[in-house]
Amino acid sequence: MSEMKIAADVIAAENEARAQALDAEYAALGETLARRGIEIDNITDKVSEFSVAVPSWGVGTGGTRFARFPGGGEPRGIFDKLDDCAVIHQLTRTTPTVSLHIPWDKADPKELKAKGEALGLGFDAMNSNTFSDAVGQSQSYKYGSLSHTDAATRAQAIEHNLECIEIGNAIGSKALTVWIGDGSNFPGQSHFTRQFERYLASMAEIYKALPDDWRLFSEHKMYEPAFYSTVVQDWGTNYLIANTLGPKAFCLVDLGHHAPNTNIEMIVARLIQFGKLGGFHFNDSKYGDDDLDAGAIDPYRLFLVFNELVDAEHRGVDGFHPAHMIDQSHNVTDPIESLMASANEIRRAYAQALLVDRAALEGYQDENDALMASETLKRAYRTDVEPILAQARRRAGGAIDPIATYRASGYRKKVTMERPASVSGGGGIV
Ligand SMILES: [Mn+2]
Repeated sequence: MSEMKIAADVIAAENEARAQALDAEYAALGETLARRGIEIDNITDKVSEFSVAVPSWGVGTGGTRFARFPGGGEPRGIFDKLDDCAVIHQLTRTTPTVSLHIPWDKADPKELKAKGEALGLGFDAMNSNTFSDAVGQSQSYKYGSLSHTDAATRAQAIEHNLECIEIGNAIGSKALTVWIGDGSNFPGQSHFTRQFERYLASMAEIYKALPDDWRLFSEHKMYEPAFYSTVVQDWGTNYLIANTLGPKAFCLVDLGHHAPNTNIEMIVARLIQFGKLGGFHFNDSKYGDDDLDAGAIDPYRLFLVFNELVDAEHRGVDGFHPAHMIDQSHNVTDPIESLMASANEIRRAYAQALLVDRAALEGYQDENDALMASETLKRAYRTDVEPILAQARRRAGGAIDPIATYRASGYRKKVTMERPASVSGGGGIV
């Protein structure tokens, strides 16, 4: 039995108050879906099996380049962060794993593993950091890391990634995500081809050190912190990387790392078709890499991404098992609440996508009936699947209403007393 951060009687009392209404709503939705030939419990079971990893860096208040406004009870280090992650999973039953960022979360791997086990949490992909200088490192990443013109700087960045694999291996992680800040701010500053050659050579060194059952995820981003060019700017470059490195290398899609209006779901489809979709960093955005809560701005886009994932699942695409991770920055909300709401939104998009009548859609596509094809997607999207999500949480021992239950538990107040306010902290925008 894992350590419970929220008292079981709080969850029980909160659920008790909502159980009758939920049962009625679940039964009504069950009837609606039955008329469409869908058995509601099949959907609920699938939703229950769907999980998404929480980013360790997401439980602290984020910031912008202007300021950071920390809330009460900010986690003081990785062990506090894991406690907060455990709350998210306890109430949502959706986030059994945490994705760590090194060196921010560096600690004795044995202690990390023991803490995870005590809380009932596992570890998802490891994240390296060569976009900022760690205290005491000999070479600076000001002008790049894995693609730096200086061999000693590249060697240091490679070594850091190997250390991330080593820590990850000790705590049960099976993947490394590499996102670099390398790029240029001025035309002419960097030679595009030589810079990319250096990056590929560095990544090949990291790839060689991967254990057999690990995957390497490269994450593209079109701009920021470099504003003229980035080395891994888009999915095309990302595909070239994964293809060049080998069968254990895959592309990671962060929803916020594209130009506005980019058809992300189509990128997802292409990467699936060519066996290179590694996973996601879920978040939402309005203008740039805003790192807003998943589904906060454009929930239909999130649904369309999941429509491609469910389609691949439906077609039984060989070796299809993308990693699902959240990557957000919470500036004005309680991070625990945002992450619970986001995990819920991600599951919602999955549940809605499961409701798409795929046979009908295929027929409309073959007949070139654009309107009915669109309506088929909309019909699934318009379905309020909240009773399914709530029932899945409740059946797994979680909360029917995670945010209300969290507020009733007084957890934030408790950790605010226990954790003295700190004056600094990372912005956490990656
Ligand atoms: Mn990301």
